[in-house]
Amino acid sequence: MTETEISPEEAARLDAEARSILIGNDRGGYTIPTAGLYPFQWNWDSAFAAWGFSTFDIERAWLELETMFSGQWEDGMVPHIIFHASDDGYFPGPEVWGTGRNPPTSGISQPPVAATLALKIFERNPGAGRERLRSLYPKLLSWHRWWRDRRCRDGVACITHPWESGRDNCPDWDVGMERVDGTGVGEYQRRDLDHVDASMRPRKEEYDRYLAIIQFGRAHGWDQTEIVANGPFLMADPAMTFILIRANRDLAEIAGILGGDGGEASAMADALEDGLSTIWSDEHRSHVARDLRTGDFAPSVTSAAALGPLAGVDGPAREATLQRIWNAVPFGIPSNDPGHLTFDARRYWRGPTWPVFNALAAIGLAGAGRREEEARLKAETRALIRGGGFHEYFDPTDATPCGGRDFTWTAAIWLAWASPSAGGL
Ligand code: 9WN
Repeated sequence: MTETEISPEEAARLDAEARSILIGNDRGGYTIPTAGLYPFQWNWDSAFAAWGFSTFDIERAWLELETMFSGQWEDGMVPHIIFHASDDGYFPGPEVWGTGRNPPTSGISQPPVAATLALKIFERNPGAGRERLRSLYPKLLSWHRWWRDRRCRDGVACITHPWESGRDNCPDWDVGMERVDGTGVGEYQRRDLDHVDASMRPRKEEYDRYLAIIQFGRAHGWDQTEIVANGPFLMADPAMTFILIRANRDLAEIAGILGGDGGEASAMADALEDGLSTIWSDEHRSHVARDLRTGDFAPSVTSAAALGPLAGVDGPAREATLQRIWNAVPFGIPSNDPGHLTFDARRYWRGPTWPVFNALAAIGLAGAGRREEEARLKAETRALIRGGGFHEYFDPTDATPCGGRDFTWTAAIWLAWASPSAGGL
């Protein structure tokens, strides 16, 4: 893919559009991912939104993170959704989760990118950020401890629901989902299909199982120990593990910036690195998701493997596998191996490329000094947004924009990374 030169006028127009998407999706202290499809505050979306805001409104950036942590549970978990205001345009809403929180929240978490992005936001304006970072630090630490104590098994980070991964229907979870019985969940009405074509969304069989897992959590009062021990689904997630390693390294750095000791965060990162052999598959020549109830590996290598550099974890074999997958399409890192039978170019996390995920991978590439690859990924992501707008995700084979439009995290990563005005990572 070769990129045509972007003119200063076009870049300025896209920057303005991206800013107006963030402002338009602002609901007062938090940003919704997109109007209609996702009308609440989502965890990792908000961390990216904050990164985007930091390019033009540093106060608003910190506020986004603070509002996200206002939903933190006493045990340290930061839930994947905070239902600040009622809206029946999304299913499953707070009455289905039944967590009994105020404000209502879901009962699972999402990838802990907040420490990494808080550090980036701080670096943009240390003067404005030091005290905000200081008050956020204990909350971040408590969340990372929650991951260590409630979600790390066999040395690596696990998920108890595909939604916890943020990569909902990717083939990583197929082996675990096969064992979830979704037949008894009763009648329900999906709302996502009111907003987006069914061919781009998870299927009904998957939704039945998503609900069955929620019903288990609710029936057990969201007791996370019980959910991990006996819940219907427990899979090791390579992307989560890489993200958490990086988040702990960044948290240690934050501790140092604040004049404290980052030893505990560093130890959490080291322990996860030591555990990586749990998810290494010789057959796939990569780190791969694994069902911890059965030991089965996922069928294909997905974009999770692209986050190895984010964690600073060397792996020539994994990197070669990833190059093969990336080279198989012209536009961005595909969320699934295009050569695998599970690949589906427009169905959510089963093939499409996600600008936000490319940005996360790019942070890793830049940190590893792999500047040419980072530049390539930026050029491909930029081409998608220039051609198709600020969509949720794209078909990596022909750049067709997919999913929700005017999407917060796509606008955010444009401003913070993909735009010519963004500066370097
Ligand atoms: C469930 C909001 C979220 C993202 C996830 C993405 C999708 C929700 C859904 O939307 O998940 O959490 O209903 O499909 O997969 O990564 O955080 O943008």
